[in-house]
Amino acid sequence: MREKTLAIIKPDAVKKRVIGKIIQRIEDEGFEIIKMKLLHLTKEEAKAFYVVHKDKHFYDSLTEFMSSGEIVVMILERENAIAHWREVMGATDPALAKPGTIRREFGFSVERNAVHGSDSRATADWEIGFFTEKMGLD
Ligand code: DAT
Ligand code: MG
Repeated sequence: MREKTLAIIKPDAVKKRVIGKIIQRIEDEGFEIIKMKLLHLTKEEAKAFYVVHKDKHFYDSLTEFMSSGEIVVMILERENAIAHWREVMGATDPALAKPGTIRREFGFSVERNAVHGSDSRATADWEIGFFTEKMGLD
């Protein structure tokens, strides 16, 4: 069944100038890019987006990083989009991600890991709503 997921190219990958390579991979994997926007989150916006991690030791550092530069936010659509995008991204820690995944290829560390993807249908709905309603991803 076709479904939507939220993808982000994070500040480390934008600074490395690999937006184009990542978008090419997204298209090669059969995703349709439904919406796309270049944004620079404030720290408060990054904290709101990652509120699910508010009690984690890495919350402050993660939200500082995510608000440190431009990001590319996309809504992607495909058959089985949520699980497939997680597969193409690879494991959270680039060092543990499988060869051929985006995080293995472009990630630098567990925090600076190049891309984000929703992890479930409920998360995808919430994350798409966050960027659509609060960030003008229309
Ligand atoms: P994912 O992005 O694979 O869904 P997550 O939801 O567990 O991973 O964490 C969200 C982000 O937080 C992750 O992309 C990078 C950062 N992060 C996760 N675990 C971390 C850790 N142990 N140290 C530093 N940053 C971490
Ligand atoms: Mg996650």
